[in-house]
Amino acid sequence: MKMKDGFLWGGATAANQFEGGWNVGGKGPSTADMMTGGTHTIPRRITPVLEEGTYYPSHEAIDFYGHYKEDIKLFAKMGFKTFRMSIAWSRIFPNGDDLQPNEEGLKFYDEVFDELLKYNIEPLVTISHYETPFALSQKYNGWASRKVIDFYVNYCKTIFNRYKDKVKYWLTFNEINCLLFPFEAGAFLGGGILDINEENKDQLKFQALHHQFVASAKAVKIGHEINPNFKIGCMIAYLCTYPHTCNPDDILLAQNRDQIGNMLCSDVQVRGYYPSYAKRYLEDRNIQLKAEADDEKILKEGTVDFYSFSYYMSLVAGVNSKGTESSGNLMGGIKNPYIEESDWGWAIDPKGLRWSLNHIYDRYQIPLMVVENGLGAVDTIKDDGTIDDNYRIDYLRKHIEQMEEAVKDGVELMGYTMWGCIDLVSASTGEMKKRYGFIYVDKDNDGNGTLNRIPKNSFYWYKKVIETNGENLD
Ligand code: BGP
Repeated sequence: MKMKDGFLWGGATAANQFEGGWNVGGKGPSTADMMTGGTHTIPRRITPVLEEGTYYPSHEAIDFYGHYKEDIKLFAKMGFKTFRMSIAWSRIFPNGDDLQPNEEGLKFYDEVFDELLKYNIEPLVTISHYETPFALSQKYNGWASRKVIDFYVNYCKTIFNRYKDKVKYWLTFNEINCLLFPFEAGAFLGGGILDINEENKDQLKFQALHHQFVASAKAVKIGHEINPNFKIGCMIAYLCTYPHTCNPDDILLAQNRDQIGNMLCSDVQVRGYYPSYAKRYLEDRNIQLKAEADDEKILKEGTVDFYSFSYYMSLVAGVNSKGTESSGNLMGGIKNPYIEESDWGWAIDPKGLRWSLNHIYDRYQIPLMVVENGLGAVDTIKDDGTIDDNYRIDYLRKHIEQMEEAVKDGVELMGYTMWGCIDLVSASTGEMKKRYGFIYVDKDNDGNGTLNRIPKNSFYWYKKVIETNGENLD
């Protein structure tokens, strides 16, 4: 089957994982710049002061900063219709609360957008992707403070005004629900929260999330005032969650995980108010949100134009697990015996994507976009210099097939941007070894390598997929 005309095929990245240039051109340090590397089993560390002799993967990353013309040319060769990237907030406001933006930073993104538009590639911009100016963490404890809303809104106004004729598609926060995830670095990655402990963590995370909801809604409203043609979306890490058995307790647990983990954030961002189940969840945990009088009105007036999400895996929820534990480096939990896992223990479940698309569309009836999906794997260069990543092609083909099934089911889908279209630093582990790209980048986990770019087999495969608008997946 073919997708409808104008379907946005492309790839996705994030500044802190691929841009590099962390302290040049007037850029200030971001939270991501304070995170060390890790592995599948060793978590990344947050070091509030940079340690001498420690390797920080975001500092150079794959140096898109110095290679953007070359990289965009390769994306154009594949026929990208869109390219998802993020703006590094601390490149525009080095401390987050500066009064004036950094012109050199603004100019850099002007050049990147111009380069994309030269090839008719539509930029899709994430405003905040897992990084906050580090000074905001130090001074205000990041999003735990309400003050950060104003700094974010000021940042949005600046970039909306500057790029209003170059960028149409925006996402306010990457995987906004990640703040609620149980893994350790979640509050820092998602909310720049530095000072947090076991006792106050739920309160702080929900408070920070509330501030992000308000900030997102304000941004949507202001964005539409600046350019009524803007399309501004939410972005959710969608973790399709199955009950372990037909035990009604498992069913209820899976439903609750879906509500709190997946749907709560988009319910607020799409519908404009907190869902009823959230009130009970907060009350049961004695979490008291501090809100201001017109927050309700702000949320109502700033609902998003479309729903975007990342899809990598499905999970299993069960009250009495007798199942094997999954070795997933992020979410873990009960292993699903019906599906395989990636080398990092992420359950590979293409049909879960079809299920998720239907489930989400049933609920909101607004256009959806898959803005991340892909396989983190170890790639090797063969003696003849080529890279045979047929396992990646297989993964993507199966997911695209299911996405097409969902479109046949009636889901309104705007586009698909494969995650990490060029190899980049892994968010969860800080590794280069966990590669996603159509384009190989010569760099290893310790930061060694020439940074040379080499198209993999999947590069040519994806080119054909785009050329035929999703018809030829062979
Ligand atoms: C998502 C993030 C991305 C990205 C991706 C893959 O959660 O939005 O930033 O990195 O996951 O995860 P990882 O890099 O940990 O393999």
